[in-house]
Order: sequence, then structure tokens, then C-alpha cells
Amino acid sequence: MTGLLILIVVVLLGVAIWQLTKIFDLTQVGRVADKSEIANEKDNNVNGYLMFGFLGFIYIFTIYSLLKWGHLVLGTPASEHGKDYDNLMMISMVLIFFVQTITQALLHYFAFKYRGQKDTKALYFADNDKLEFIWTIIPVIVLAGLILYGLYAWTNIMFVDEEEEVIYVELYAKQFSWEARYGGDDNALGKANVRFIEGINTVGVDMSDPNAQDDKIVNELHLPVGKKVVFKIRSQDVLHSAYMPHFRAQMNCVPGMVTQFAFTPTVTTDQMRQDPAIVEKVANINIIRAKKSAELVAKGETALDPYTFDYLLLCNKICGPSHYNMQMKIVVESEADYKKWLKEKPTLASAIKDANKAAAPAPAAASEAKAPAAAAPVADTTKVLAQVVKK
Ligand SMILES: [Cu+2]
Repeated sequence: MTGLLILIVVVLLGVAIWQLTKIFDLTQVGRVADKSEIANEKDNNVNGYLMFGFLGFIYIFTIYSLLKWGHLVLGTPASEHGKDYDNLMMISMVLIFFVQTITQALLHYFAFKYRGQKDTKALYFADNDKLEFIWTIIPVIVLAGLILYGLYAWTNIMFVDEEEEVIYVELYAKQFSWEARYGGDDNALGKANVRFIEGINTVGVDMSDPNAQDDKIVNELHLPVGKKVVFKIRSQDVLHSAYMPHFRAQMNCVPGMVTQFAFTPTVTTDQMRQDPAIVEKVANINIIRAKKSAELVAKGETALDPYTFDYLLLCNKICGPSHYNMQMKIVVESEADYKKWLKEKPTLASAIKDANKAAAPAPAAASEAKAPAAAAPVADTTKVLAQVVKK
């Protein structure tokens, strides 16, 4: 409804401006005016100076943006390859910034210098091989260098040494949440397919696969610091994108195929919470939250909890109306803490067994009991399901 009102206002505004120009035209009737559509000396001068004005605008806006939003960059990388990634980004940006500053200045200066002037005739200049060679070969060399460096960095980032000890984790995307699956004691993920999704087997693990027996499904990602983690990424429905900005990691989640990304976390959650940039960000967020809380309390509602930093897995493809809220907490901790956490999680096989047990018809003695007893297994299943989801 608001959209429609805005559209009507915009249309009415357009009509009003159109009518005003007509009135203005009428006031000009009888006056001697230059009706020629050929630019005169004044027009050329105005356009020449406007070019200069626009150059100033670009520079001032660039400097303003850097000062105002420059601090919003990602900050300390939390993965081993993060530094290489940031280097590549920095080199590309510096190069683009340098070239753009010079070329824009030249473009606008020449547009001003060679603006139309009375009695000046444009020089006919067919071509100049030497000049064309220079302005072709310089970008070719610079861009080839940048692309080769980029390919080299990307190959390094994507390389997973088969011999190296790694941890396999599956990331499962669906509208609008994430689930993670660990390979369990054998560190091998069982096969999975969307067709096997049933009950609490929400990611479609093939339970006939021996590797699947000790798999564990969780709703919070825990990673040991300093260990390489290989993510196997799947999607249940549409295209999603697994995005872990602090680790400089992103990979598409494509229905019907498994994609991969691997990285080694280098900074634990606790260490990152001490990072000066993060401390400042958290403080700023909490100032905003405190203001919002005061408003809420004044209205008689509950105040917001203070924010504490956590790594996040986000979705970076607009996959539907609740895309913005598709996220999962990531905890980077010591290997001992990680192992302890994982050990406490039940395997999917045991969770399914518990759920089945709870759902199964009660034993003979119980079946003789009166009808209301039959409701108990259903309640138990709900409880088990709720517990598994919580875990
Ligand atoms: Cu998504």
C-alpha cells in the first residue's frame, strides 16, 4: 500500500513539474529568445566548467566515503589464507584507485580544454600506431599480472592436501537456516541425498551407509583453532551461498551437487573478542541497542540483551523473504574444547533410534492400559525432536 502511495505521489509530482514548465513557456511568449539548438559559446563554457565540477565531485565524494565508511572493512582475518586474500584485495584496490584518479583527471581536463570554441576547428587525427600500442600494452601487462596473481592466490586457497589431517564438516543450506554435520569418530561423512530426509534426519543422510552411523548433526558450528576444516556444502532447495566473512570464505550452495571450501581458523572467538576493531564495533552496537532498549522499556516492553561478538555463517544469495536471517553461530576454540563439545553431541543414528523408540507402540502390558496412555509416546517423540533440534 505504501509503495502504491509513493508511486502516485511521484506521478503527481511529475505532472506538476510538466505543467509548471508549460506555464513558464507561456510567460516567455513575445520575448526574443535564442531558439537555436546549436550550442553557442556560453553553452560550451558552461559544459566545460560542469566537467570540472563533476571531477571535483568525484574526488570529494571518494575522500568523504573513505573517511566516513573506511572503518567498515572486514578487519583482522581469522583464517590462514585470509592474509593472502586481503593482500590481493588491497593491491587491486590501490591499482584501481591510482588509475582512476589519473584517468578521470585527464578525461575531464581534456573535455574542458577542448570544449567548443568559436573559430577553433577540430584537428582531424586518424590514428597513431605508437600511441595505440602504448595504451593497449600497459593495461594488458598490468591486468595480466593482476589476473595471474589472483589465479595463483585462488589456487593456493582452494588446494587441499590429501595427505594432511583435516576435519570434514558438511554445511547444509535450506530456506532459511543452516545445519552442520560432522563425520564423527571416523571423520568420514556418510552419503546423503534429499530423498532420505525423514523425521529428525533433516539433512537426508543415507543411514544404510556405514560411514553415516556416527555422523552428528548440529545447529552451531564449532571449529578447532589451527586445524584445517574442509567444508562439503549442499543445498536442499534453492541457490544459497555459505559466507563466513571473518574467515574470508564464501562458496555457493547448489541443489543437486556438493561444493567445497577449506580453511584453517587461526583466531579463537575469545581472542577475536579482544581485537581492538571488534571491541569498538561491539561498543557502537551496544550504544545503539541501549537507545533502542530505553525506547522499548518506555513502552513497557523488554529491553534488548547486550551484544557480544560471535563469528557467523551467513547466506550471501538472496534466496527468499527470510534470507537476511539465515545465519549460524561459529565458535572457534582450542582443540580440546572442540573435542569435548563434539563428544557430548549424540550421533544421528542414536537420535533416530531414540525417536523411533519413543514413537514405537508401547509394550504389551502398556497396551492393555486405558486409551489416554497412547498419547504418551507422541509426547515423548516431540520431546526428543525438540532436544535434537536444540542440540
Ligand atoms: Cu540462503
